[in-house]
Amino acid sequence: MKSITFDLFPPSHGSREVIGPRSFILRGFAEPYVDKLLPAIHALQQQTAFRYLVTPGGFTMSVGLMNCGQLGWFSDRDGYRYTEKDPETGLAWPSMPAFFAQLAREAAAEAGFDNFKPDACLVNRYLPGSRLSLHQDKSEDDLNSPIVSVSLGAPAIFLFGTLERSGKTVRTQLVHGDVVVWGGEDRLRYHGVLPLREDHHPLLGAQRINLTFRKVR
Ligand code: MD6
Ligand code: FE
Repeated sequence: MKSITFDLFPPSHGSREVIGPRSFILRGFAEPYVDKLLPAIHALQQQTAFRYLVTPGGFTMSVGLMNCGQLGWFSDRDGYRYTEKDPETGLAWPSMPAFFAQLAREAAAEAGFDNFKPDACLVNRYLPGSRLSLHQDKSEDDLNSPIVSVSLGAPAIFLFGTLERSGKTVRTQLVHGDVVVWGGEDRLRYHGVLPLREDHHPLLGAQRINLTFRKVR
């Protein structure tokens, strides 16, 4: 177990909320990494840019997306998939900073998933109004590894459902520094994000940045 200094933070900080048999919200878990995360995200933005991809159904996503790591997630009219090269430039995706993988590994371990080695990191930017409709993360070959999702900036309402689209969903607010981990029997649970409200975060303004780590292969 990690030792947590409670007196410096609000009471919820450092708590582990159980949202499924193998699904957890680790409140504030990413806080110690924020000083390094924000400049690294900024640097990534110089190398690539937040892109607005088109779904197979022909809708442009309201969430802007960047990739880093061995594999990158991509969507167009032909479907969702992971690629080794950026289809728009033909170049390899920017590499994943070692401390990104370290954060993901530590969060996964805290949730009971040892030895998580992500090969893909999606960096998503939400602006006011951006949303992510209920979906499953199922383009990965490796469904034994968990998903690790890090929230930064403006708060958002996260929906976490069941293995069926029509199942009951729980709603929880995710704030700067929170990490959600789900895997095992929960790996294919539906999840989504409600339209982002206008808000102001001292470091990121109106934006919410979400990093999702996966092991694809
Ligand atoms: C979140 N994000 O933003 C959860 N999934 O809290 C996701 O579930 C997600 O941002 C697939 C692709 C991009 C995402
Ligand atoms: Fe997802």
